[in-house]
Amino acid sequence: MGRAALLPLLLVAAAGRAGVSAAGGPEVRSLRGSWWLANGNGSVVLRGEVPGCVHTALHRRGLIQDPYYRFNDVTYRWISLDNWTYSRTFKTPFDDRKWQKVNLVFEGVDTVAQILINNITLGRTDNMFNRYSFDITSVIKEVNFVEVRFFSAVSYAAEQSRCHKAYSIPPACPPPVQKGECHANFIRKEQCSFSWDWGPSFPTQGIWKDVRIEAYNHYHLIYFSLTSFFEKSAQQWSLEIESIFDVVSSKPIAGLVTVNIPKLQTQQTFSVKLQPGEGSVVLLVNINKSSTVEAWWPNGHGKQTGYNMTTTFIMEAGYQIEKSSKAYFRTVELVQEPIPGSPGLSFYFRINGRPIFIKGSNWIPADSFQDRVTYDTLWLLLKSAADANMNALRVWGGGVYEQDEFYDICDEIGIMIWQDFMFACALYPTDQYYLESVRAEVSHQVRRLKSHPSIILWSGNNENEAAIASNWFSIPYADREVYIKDYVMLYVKNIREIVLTEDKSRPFIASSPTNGLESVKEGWLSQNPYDTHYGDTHFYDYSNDCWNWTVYPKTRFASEYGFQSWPSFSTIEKVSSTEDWSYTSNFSLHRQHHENGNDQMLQQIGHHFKLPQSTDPIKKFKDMIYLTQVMQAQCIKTETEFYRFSQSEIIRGEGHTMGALYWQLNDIWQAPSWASLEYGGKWKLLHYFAQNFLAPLLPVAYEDKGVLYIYGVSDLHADHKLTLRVIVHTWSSLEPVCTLAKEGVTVKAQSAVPIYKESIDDLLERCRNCTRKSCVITFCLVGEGGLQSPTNHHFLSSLKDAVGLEKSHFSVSISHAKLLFFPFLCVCTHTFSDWQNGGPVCSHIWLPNCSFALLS
Ligand code: BMA
Repeated sequence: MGRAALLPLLLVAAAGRAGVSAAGGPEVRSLRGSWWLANGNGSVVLRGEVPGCVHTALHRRGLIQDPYYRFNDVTYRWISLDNWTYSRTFKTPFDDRKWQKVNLVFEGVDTVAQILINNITLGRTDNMFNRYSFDITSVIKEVNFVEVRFFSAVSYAAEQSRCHKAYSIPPACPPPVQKGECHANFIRKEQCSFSWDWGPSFPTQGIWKDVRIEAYNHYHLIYFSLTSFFEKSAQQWSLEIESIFDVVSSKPIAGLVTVNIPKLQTQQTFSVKLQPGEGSVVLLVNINKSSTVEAWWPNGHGKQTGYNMTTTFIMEAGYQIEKSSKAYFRTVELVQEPIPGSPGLSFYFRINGRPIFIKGSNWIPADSFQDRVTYDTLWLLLKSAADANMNALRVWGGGVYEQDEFYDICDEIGIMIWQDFMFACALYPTDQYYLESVRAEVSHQVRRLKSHPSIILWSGNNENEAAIASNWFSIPYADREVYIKDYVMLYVKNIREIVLTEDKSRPFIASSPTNGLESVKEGWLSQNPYDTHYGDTHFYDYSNDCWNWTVYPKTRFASEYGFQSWPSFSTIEKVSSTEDWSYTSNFSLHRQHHENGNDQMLQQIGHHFKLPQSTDPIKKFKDMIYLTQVMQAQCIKTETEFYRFSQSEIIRGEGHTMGALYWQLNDIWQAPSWASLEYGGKWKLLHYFAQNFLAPLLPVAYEDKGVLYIYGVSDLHADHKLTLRVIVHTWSSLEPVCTLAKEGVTVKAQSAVPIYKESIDDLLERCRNCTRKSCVITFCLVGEGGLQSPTNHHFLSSLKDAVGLEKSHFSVSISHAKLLFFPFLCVCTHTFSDWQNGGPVCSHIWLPNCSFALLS
């Protein structure tokens, strides 16, 4: 029989997920469904769904248009400035006298509200990331009236900022181009709901998660979590099982807990004693050593095996709880150690003892209205990430801690998650009340999420170390200390401390970007958090030519970098009208939330492409949209390939790059942004490119001082002897001008090695009749047993200078299977000359390999 640790816990807010129970167990009455909704003066009254928010309720009742249509984000500003009340009556479905404790539980309230039942105030909420549980044992009746009186988040944030008199906490307001609300940092609410440089301002009000009544006797399971550990010396896997209970009896309750994992021939029974009040039981289960444990692996590195497990609580008083769950086994280490020949430290992840190159993107909220984000939305977006050969995403700190289903899907398909805490691009208050709210939030979220093997890292915030270090907010030098103190107080003394207590199974960093251990050494704030010799970096450069790889930082880990593009016309069309369809229309300016964003795209396109010339304004707009996508795809391809080929080398002390997460995977609405997936899930050209440039086996070319280098990049676990095919084409012919097959090329497991070198002059000479302008190079790696890389390309001149391009006359049709996912696909004809001249015949979507059909 094992031993159980029993830890009393101090919790600010009760939190948790209900257990599964047999007869005599808790009674649950859901309060989801239709509620009444009224604005401040009662002039607008309607029915609204819970979970949901005011905006979606108004829209569903036809009282407002689609909030995403044209300029409606500004038109409907009044909705967030009003104070709305949700209310409903409900019958208690049980005899309330039979229960020792009855709670009203909100999994999420957005955000500032007074909660009443039968006209008695139960309490207040002010943090949308907390779970709130109110004891209603003494006030519940047979028929009840529950009210949630919201106060405008915008007004609340302004008021909190006004009350913070000692010193200001910047930024006060977002830049005007974002058309957003002020003081988002004063409210624990999705930060980007006050607007962002890719998103609208919709500071919603509503009950955004589950709400229910829970009644129980004796004890109640609030949280249940599993984390796995591997003891190297003993070669032993173990599982830590944590159960958090609310015990209502006045005396301790003894009992037995049996954990059973049949497939691993593991069964263990523990005797436990639950103390009155809230407390946790921690059990350590050693997995039977004679069973082979299959670990959970990221996408591309193995299977995502999980084991069915049951945990049965048989307690002396009351009922039995039987909890079914999936147990996953994986370890994660963030390795920061000296690298020979390089100052600084490494920064890479070891999963199950194996170094893994992290490749993927950054995740933002999939909608301004979270109630519209369904399982299908999440599946479509996350599956698209996995289909593009990504193995990781960073859940960025300006959004929300995602719903359980998000992480379930990531567990299932092997997408590793770098999880930020929800603080971004701002400084934050640290008064006692605020800190207590954050502490409850962090405990709740870590307990809710820590069972997921997909989560490999907790990170304190987005860019707030950099914001202080680079003085984004022009803080006078003399005042700096105050802000540094606040920074350490929030992310280190509070958030980090809680995370380390709650979860010992994964690493924590205080910020992204950070210099990691070097930042710690410098008092948690590095002088330059963008140092390429330490930690991760964020890098954006919109003015230099993105085809020039020398502008990119040879960093240890690229956690953000990107370029904007416009979503396809079919996506824009849904939220605009004819007069909006030009690149310089008011609409096009309105949707662009990044200062000079539209011009920056034009400038970047101008480096290599001819701008659209069509006299038909709509055709010109479509061509323009298309070119922004071509530009973005080619830019991010170049930058990502640079990071991938920098993984095994140190050049002038820099390199050993072990991660590339481009900004950003998905969109919150239909607007220009850095995303590769449009709002609605449609793939931009970049996403098709990503599928290739993130392929597990990839040849990558770059030029240095007139010499062409090709590297073999591999995420595969074994070395391979391959053939490198280099083919030179003229733009004017389908026939290759010359081909070269280099056999016996060794591409080493999980590395990037040089496999080919030739001066461009020699190459052009070898392939007679070629000039930089008339020819293009393609190359691929081929091995035995069907092993093959995608075909990659290297341009020898800008496409605007290319000579010999002709309009092609091929067409592609799409099968029904694909139509299921991409309902807007159309038959598309497309040529390289379209690139040059600003647009294909059909610009709806880029088809995989469409462009290279001409070449292969
Ligand atoms: C980074 C992100 C986001 C932003 C993006 C593009 O700084 O963390 O805040 O949207 O750049 O500007």
